[in-house]
Amino acid sequence: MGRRVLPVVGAALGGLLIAAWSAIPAAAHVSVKADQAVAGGYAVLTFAVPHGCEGSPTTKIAIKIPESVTSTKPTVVADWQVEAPQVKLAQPQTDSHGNQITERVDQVIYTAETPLPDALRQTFEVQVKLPEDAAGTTLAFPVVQSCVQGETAWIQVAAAGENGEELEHPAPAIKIVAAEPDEVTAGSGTPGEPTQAAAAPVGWTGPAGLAAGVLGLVLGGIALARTRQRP
Ligand SMILES: [Cu+2]
Repeated sequence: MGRRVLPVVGAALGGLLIAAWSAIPAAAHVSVKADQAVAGGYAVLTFAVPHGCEGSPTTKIAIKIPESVTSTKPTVVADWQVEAPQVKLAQPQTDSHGNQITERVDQVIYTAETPLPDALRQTFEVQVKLPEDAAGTTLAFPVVQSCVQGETAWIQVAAAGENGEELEHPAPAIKIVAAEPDEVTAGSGTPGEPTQAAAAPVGWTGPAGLAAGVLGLVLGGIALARTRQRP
């Protein structure tokens, strides 16, 4: 029995691993995640740069801030310069502190004092106030990554109805959810005040978790079969 089991198990294992592998998102691109993403609320976005341009070290990243975001505050990063050029708003607006604002941050640009090697990862946090009318939409933050040699424009946005998985250089994006009725009403939230449970990080659940579980089962089965065979 033992000799017939192994090839079958091997094949099943191989199939499961492939299934599990394709379920893990392509996390190795310039990406963004939010601590929370509630329409009208504040969010801290963490942009991650996990590699250079075709292996060349990163010297600068320029994050384009969507027009609908009128409050942006970059976090300082050691050994990186930060600039936040502003543009005029079409209409003056009132911020959550009652102040009138006529400009908004158009880009956040981080420039390295020492280029970031391809083998290292860097993250950049930017606090934004999300648009009140953006619930159910996906907000893209295109990023141009400059390197010692070349640059990569992470600016591709999926067309309506497309899932975006096949995009070569997808723009980092976050899904915005509606505020729960009992949460701080849109527009009056203060920065850093939690408005909703953190967005669920992608981890070893779903198909990947399943694969791990079945893997354990199969290996257990083999071990079991072996103990039975011993005199
Ligand atoms: Cu990548």
